[in-house]
Amino acid sequence: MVWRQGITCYGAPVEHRITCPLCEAMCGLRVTVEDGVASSVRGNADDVWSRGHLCPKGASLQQIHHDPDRLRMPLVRNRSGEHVPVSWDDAFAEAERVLRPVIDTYGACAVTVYLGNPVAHNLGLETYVGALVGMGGAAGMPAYYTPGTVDQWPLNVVGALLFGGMWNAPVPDLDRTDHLMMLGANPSASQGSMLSAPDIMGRLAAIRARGGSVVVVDPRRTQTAARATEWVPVRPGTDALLLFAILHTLAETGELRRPAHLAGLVDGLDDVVAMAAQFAPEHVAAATGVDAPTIRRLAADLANADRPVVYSRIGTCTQEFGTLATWLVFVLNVALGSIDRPGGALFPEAAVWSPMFMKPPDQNGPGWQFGRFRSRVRGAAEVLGQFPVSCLAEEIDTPGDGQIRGLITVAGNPVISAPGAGRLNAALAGLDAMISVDNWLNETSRHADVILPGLSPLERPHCDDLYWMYSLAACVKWSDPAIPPQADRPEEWEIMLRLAGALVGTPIPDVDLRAMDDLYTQGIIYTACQAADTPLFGRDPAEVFAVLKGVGPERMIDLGIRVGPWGDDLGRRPGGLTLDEVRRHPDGLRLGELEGGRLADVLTTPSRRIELIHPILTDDIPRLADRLDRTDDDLLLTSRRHLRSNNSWLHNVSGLMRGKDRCTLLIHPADAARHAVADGELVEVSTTEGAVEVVAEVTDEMMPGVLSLPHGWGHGVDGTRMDIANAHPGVNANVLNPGAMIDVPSNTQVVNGVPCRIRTRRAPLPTSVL
Ligand SMILES: Nc1nc2c(c(=O)[nH]1)N[C@H]1C(S)=C(S)[C@@H](COP(=O)(O)OP(=O)(O)OC[C@H]3O[C@@H](n4cnc5c(=O)[nH]c(N)nc54)[C@H](O)[C@@H]3O)O[C@H]1N2
Ligand SMILES: Nc1nc2c(c(=O)[nH]1)N[C@H]1C(S)=C(S)[C@@H](COP(=O)(O)OP(=O)(O)OC[C@H]3O[C@@H](n4cnc5c(=O)[nH]c(N)nc54)[C@H](O)[C@@H]3O)O[C@H]1N2
Ligand code: SF4
Ligand SMILES: [Mo]
Repeated sequence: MVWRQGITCYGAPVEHRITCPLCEAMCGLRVTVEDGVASSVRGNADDVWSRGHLCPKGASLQQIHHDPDRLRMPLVRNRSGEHVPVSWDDAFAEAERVLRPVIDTYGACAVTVYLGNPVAHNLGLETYVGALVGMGGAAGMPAYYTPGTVDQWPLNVVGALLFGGMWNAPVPDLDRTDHLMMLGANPSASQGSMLSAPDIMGRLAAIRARGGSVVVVDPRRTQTAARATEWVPVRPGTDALLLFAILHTLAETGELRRPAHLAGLVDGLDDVVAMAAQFAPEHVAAATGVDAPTIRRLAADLANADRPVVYSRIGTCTQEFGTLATWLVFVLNVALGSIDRPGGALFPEAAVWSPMFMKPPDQNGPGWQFGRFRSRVRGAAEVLGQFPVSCLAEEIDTPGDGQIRGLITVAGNPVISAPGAGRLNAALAGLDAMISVDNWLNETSRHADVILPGLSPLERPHCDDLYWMYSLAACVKWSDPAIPPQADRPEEWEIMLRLAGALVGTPIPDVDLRAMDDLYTQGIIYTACQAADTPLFGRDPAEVFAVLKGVGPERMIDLGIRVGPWGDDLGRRPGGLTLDEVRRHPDGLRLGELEGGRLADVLTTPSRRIELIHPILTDDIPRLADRLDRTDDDLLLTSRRHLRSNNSWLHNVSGLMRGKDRCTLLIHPADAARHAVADGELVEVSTTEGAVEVVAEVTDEMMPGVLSLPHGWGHGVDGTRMDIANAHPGVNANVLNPGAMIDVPSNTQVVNGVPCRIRTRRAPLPTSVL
């Protein structure tokens, strides 16, 4: 590869400007490399996007790179069950040896793929997992799995139905709003999600500094809530009731706005308002835990603001009514006239077009089809091509036609991150073949026959595709690797192509990477040329392909930049951007600011209007109404994140692990007193799914009746190699979260608002239950 030759890094210290690939904030960093060692990481003050911001995770990139436990060679499992390093040739041969009999005997329908979160932050994977799932699918592989259904699937469903695209939704204009209502998000930890905004906490502080308000709706007084104008504790899983009651109040007080800029562009607002009739504040107060006067005031505060906007994230997705809650956030933004208006909810414009943005070819026709096929064991209907991620375990451990016997995991740790984790952990041990593309030997990859590691974040080039669709400005940035990888290391996109080749019948070692790459790239171009609402629609695929240079992800990104809004349109718009031009700007290019007035361009619904009403949404309202009558005295379990974690995989970085134990169960003093739990005491938490023992932390930052346990822990398991993480194991929250609890319309797993019990124990159990 060109970039491998272009780098000199031995000798004098060299400063590299890169974009941090660890979260959606996409900060620009300066990494100093001396004699092949990354010696410092700082924020890049010249970065056009992040202007010097960085957080402790980004600052630890050099520790991640130099982590002795990070895999630099493939591992295969030997006869005694131990993972031992082998050459790449031997690893590919072994992968072929274990996978081929499964495919030959049962077909590709006995193999599936799990794609984890870092895929979305890794150039080679984000651009080439499509080969694995696309070619695998063509060969008969059933649905693949992702943590999307423990994350933003409600947003994808709502985006698809209301705005026309599953990755199409407006973001709050943080820099101009005067009233932000935020539900189920904690950017003080996450740094923003489905909302890319560097230094997001600074931006929230700025709202208050200019006289505006930030209202945080969350069962926990997070650091975001503590620094807000107002914290509104809400009973987990009831945001949809609260939002309906706010809509009800706005209608009742005549505060629905019908601004001219939305005229003729919205369908169904009056219908939703009619549906809100049954959710008066007085009716939802008991269930939500928010009293009626407060609900009425929250509505009035929104109505009285000049530029109000409502934003929600994972706490309002991964809950019992995640789809309705997410839907109502956009309904309210419409009702407040905030959509597509400065200071409100605006549609970003991504500079790099991604194939992700087009409708999948099997969704051709107007609108979106759901439930096109069902899962074998549970009979779950697909939603946007996916089943709840907890289905994976039962598809593996339930015998019969179509049983999954081979699994490929790519940058995922579902043994920690998927609800029903205990069952999945057991199921993986029973697979005939498992291959993990992963950089550590951890709770999931320990089950693999072969582990194929990717490069570290400092060794690979980087360019984001998805997150610019959710960003406060249009930028484009390209990072070359700061440290050259060893010459024999394949890149992850090449690994993807080999595994894709295996599924379509070519032995893994024999895959012709160049031919596969061309085939895959041509396939994407062909599909985009056929599909409406892509910048390639109507063009000649052969001509498009012929214009492109290079190979792999760089060719793909070059295509995306050139056909993007600022691109050279593959030569038709001289002076427009190409990857070569972007590369000349290591601090990035800032191309456009968030603006309103884009609705007519961004809506791809059949009517080209915002379609607020769909049966998949409204059919769920009776289930919500039933929630009003439920009187549960149970404690409800919720999830949380920490600034110095990244889901399950940064616990092996010593710099991020300093300080007190973070995997604790937060409990309100009144609940602690009721259950005779002392601060620091070990308690057993149990649900219908499982039980763990964890240290209680008594704190009034929780609302009464709600417990909070972080996800991403449960290390210390035999057969893993992560010394630091294993010394701080914590417990696996997903041993507690029931696989069967889902938000019905979107297939999203419920990990917030799970009924649970607690009791103290005299004799402590081991801290890890795996
Ligand atoms: N209870 C509960 N469960 C949750 C959540 C919750 O809030 N509560 N959140 C959910 C959410 S939002 C998400 S996104 C998921 C995350 O779910 P997963 O994606 O399954 O889990 P991660 O912890 O992100 O695992 C990342 C894996 O990628 C590996 N890795 C890191 N970098 C690379 C790389 O560059 N290349 C490769 N090949 N591998 C790499 C790591 O070693 C690790 O094994 O968890 C979900 N689960
Ligand atoms: N440092 C760090 N950054 C991360 C990650 C990480 O693990 N660590 N993970 C990344 C990933 S994969 C994602 S998806 C994003 C997620 O980013 P965010 O959506 O900001 O996620 P959290 O920080 O988990 O905040 C969710 C909040 O929802 C609250 N909550 C729980 N139940 C309910 C409910 O029923 N209603 C309401 N209103 N609130 C509720 C919780 O108390 C919590 O404060 O973060 C990303 N960024
Ligand atoms: S906020 Fe931290 S983890 Fe996220 S991109 Fe910036 S430095 Fe990286
Ligand atoms: Mo996530």
